[in-house]
Amino acid sequence: NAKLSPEKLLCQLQDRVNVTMIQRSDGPFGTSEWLQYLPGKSFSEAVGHLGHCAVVSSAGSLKSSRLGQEIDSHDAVLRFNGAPVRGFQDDVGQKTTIRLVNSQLVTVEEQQFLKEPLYNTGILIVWDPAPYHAEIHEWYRKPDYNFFESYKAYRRAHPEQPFYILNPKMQWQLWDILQENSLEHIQPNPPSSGMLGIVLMMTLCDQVDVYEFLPSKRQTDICHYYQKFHDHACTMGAYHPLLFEKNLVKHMNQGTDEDIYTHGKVTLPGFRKVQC
Ligand code: NCC
Repeated sequence: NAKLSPEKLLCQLQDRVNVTMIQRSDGPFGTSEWLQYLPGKSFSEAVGHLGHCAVVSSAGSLKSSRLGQEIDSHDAVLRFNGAPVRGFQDDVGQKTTIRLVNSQLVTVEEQQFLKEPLYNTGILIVWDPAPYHAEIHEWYRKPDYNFFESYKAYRRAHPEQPFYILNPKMQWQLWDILQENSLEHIQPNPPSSGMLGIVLMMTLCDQVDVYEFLPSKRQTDICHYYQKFHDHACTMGAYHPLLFEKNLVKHMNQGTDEDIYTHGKVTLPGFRKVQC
């Protein structure tokens, strides 16, 4: 089901999904303590203007894809959570410009997060599932995972690395658009890191190539390209409304179905390039 044309959908996303990072002016983050921890540079200063960008999902279907060179040819590359590059360069490339991690990883896997060199490259962004359209204060009191102390510990250890907290408002602005464009009721859980990252890159880049979010001919029930673990829900979704996310992305694809089949590749315009 696609209620809106791809063009209108892009305009809705551009208009209504406000991608910002937590700043001093955001209520509870205005304290002198938080002033020491939030990055001094604004997020837009830290990333600058990006041309061609790649978003690399963590799907098992990246294994043996040999997409590494193509991915690295982009000006910027976004990766997720603990997805490694070392040992997997041929399939996923080696460039990491931004890494988007969830608050569960930062909290539950804190020891690894603090010591694993994988996280020391590029700009880090953490996001946390907030209550539906909650105010920043309400979310701050009741985050899904209380990652704030781990965030501070990481910042103390790596003060030079840009590390931002995604403003949680965008996840529900995006969820509302997913729901409006689906015939079924969607589970009231925020979009996956993958979907959040795609929209993030559409705000930063002129063009976004997304790899193995829509599965190629290599589709598999192996969850991640870097693990042996099998779970069909990784690709189809359980907690996150992944299937609805994938339908929406398919609807906006400006590339060919052939590119999806062979490369798992979808091409989306950056919001700057969209005429509304
Ligand atoms: O698995 P995860 O996601 O880190 O994957 C990142 C994004 O890639 C897309 N993906 C992944 C696997 C697959 N077979 N198909 C895909 O399309 C998805 O868009 C996904 O978002 C997350 O979204 O943050 C998630 O994180 C993991 C886990 O917390 C982290 O890897 C850290 O260990 C979640 N898994 C569990 O909680 C067990 C996962 O549900 C969502």
